[in-house]
Parts: sequence; structure tokens; C-alpha cells
Amino acid sequence: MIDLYTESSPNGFKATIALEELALPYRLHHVNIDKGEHRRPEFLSLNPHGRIPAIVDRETGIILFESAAILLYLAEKTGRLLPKEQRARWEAIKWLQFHASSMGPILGQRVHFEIFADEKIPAAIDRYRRLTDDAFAVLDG
Ligand SMILES: N[C@@H](CCC(=O)N[C@@H](CS)C(=O)NCC(=O)O)C(=O)O
Repeated sequence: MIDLYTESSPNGFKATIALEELALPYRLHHVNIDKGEHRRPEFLSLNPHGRIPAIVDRETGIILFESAAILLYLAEKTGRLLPKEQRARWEAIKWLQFHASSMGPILGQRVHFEIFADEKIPAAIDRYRRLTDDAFAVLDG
């Protein structure tokens, strides 16, 4: 059984979708970010960085955070979602890594500066709009 600690948010959805897609049994633990539950000691013992999602696989004792690491783990555990053939496998890992390092973080910054930031800083808005547009253009290509 896998314990999933998550919130209704983009990085959280990735782990939930993978668990559902792989039909793995799991227990869902809601970590309420608005209430600061991700900063409490019990959650920080799973992820010292205080970010969801995190999983604990009770079968193996493995504790993981970082959504891309969780996706790789679940793929390896089930032998699904990740090709076995070397070229295809690395093609998938390359795009997973692209998403994890070149898409997710800059999209997060764009949403922050465009929508949530109290102060609207044109230079920051322009920068993250340009960086996300570049990344989307790569995906379109
Ligand atoms: N690189 C991490 C990012 C995780 C992340 O930023 N999660 C957000 C929710 S989508 C979070 O926990 N935010 C709480 C905070 O920043 O305080 C991953 O892919 O898992």
C-alpha cells in the first residue's frame, strides 16, 4: 500500500493520475497548504523541502518527494508507463526531465508574478511570459 500526501494542485495531480492510471492501491492524505500543513514537522519528516506531493511505499519502506521521482518510481514498480527499450526509455526520461526542470518551475513563476503577486512587476511578468512561451513552442514543435 502506498500513502500519498498531496493537495489539489498541479504537482499533486501528477502523482494521483499515475497511481490511478496504474491502478495501484493507495491512501490519500490531504495536506492543506492554505493551513500550512506542508510546513508541519510530520510532513517535513517526509519532505524537508515542505512541498507536495510525497509518497511512502509501505511495501518497500521507500519515501519519496519530487513529482518526477515519484513518477519514475511508480513506473519502475509496475513495469509500465516507461519503455524498456533503451532509446525509447531515455527519450521518455529526457522529456520528463524537461518538464520537471524547464516547464514546471517557470510556469509556477509566471503564475506567481502574473496572478498572485501583490506587486505587479513588469520585468518579471515579461521574463516569465517569454520563458514559458519558449518552452511551449518547444512542446508544439
Ligand atoms: N519540484 C517539486 C515542486 C513541488 C511543489 O512546488 N509543490 C507545490 C504545490 S503544486 C507546493 O507544495 N507548494 C507549497 C509551497 O510552495 O509552500 C515537484 O515536482 O514535486
